[in-house]
Amino acid sequence: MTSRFRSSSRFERPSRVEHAPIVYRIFYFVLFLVAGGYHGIVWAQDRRPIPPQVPDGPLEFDAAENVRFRVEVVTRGLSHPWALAFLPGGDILVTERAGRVRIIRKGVLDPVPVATIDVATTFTLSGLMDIVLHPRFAENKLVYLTYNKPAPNNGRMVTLARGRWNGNKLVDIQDLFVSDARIGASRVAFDRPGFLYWVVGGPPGPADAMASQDPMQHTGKILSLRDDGTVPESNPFVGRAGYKPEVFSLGHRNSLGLTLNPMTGDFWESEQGPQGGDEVNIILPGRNYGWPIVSFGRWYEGPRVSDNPYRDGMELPLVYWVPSIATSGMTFYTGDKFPQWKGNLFVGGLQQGRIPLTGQIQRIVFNARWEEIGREPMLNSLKQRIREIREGADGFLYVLTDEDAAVLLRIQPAPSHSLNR
Ligand SMILES: [Ca+2]
Repeated sequence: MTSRFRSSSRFERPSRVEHAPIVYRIFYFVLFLVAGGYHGIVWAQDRRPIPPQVPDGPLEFDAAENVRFRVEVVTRGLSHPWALAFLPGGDILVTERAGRVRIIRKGVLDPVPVATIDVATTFTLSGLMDIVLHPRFAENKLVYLTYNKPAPNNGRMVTLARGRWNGNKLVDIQDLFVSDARIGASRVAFDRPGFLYWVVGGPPGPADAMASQDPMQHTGKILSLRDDGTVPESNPFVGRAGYKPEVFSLGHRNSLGLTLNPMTGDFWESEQGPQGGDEVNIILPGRNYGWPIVSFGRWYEGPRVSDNPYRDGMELPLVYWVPSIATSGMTFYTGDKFPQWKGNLFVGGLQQGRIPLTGQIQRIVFNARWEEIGREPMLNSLKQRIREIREGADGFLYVLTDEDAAVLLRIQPAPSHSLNR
């Protein structure tokens, strides 16, 4: 299978440079001091530095293309939020990793969760993750969640669940599909015809990574289901021996972003490599996205994941990062508040190059053939891990940080914003 992008892609393999590890260690230590130095680093119990508090603001920033934008804190008081969903009318549902679904009504966070789910949270890639409304939510009030379900022997089974919004609480929450993946990040989204796409992440280390290539395991796959959790006949591997019928694409690591490209109808996925090789991929049926056989990344200890980042029959990423920015949620911008940003992809990042306090958003610009022609980092100076970014119906961008004391931010044009400045 050949990628429709391969013919226009020419990647040069970087030459392998012999290096002295001690020099790199000193370099990263100095970088680390510089990154944390201004505010001083306060360490949380899990040895993750506590970032400076996001100021009340509003803060204003000058960006490229004559954009001046304002960042406001919508609410504080969240703990490791993972995803958000806008209810009709503008209230916002937010998941927190520890298993709580929260609601922000008219800009005010309700102290009482609207649902609590029993989740396994023994690892940072565990807990309650995504939340998505059914495409016909107005009629059926259905809400989809992904989480790690506790299982024997420290199992954290990646699970798809569904509940019903009764106007006040999320009720009747039931598992729709419990995967066989014992660990991993998970997103869910719907396409235009109403089929559901469900990302099941894989083990982050080399030991079990080949599970992502095994079509009989859910680990490291994107699955496609009907809205009731059953398998559609149109799936690419239905009826093929040796393949689970729910598999839509394979060869993924951990996908923390999944969004429909509203201009093409394709699914775009952001995927974390290890300390290099984060990717954005366009997800097509039956394709193999290569992990861990091909990657531009390096393992955390330094060696390359693969000597050759191409192989026939495996997709090259559309966008990739070396070093990693620890890609998280992402969205296309379609609103009218920032005309210069229309059609751009916004990707969240938790940290860059394994250095604490380097979280950010990246705005990625494409040409008419969906080839990258620009990339702009944003919000670096806040020093927050960015977990999620979504566009509201109001045309503003909403951003969740991933911290013990996390915030929901809103990005809107600064009052002095003008196209003709
Ligand atoms: Ca890949």
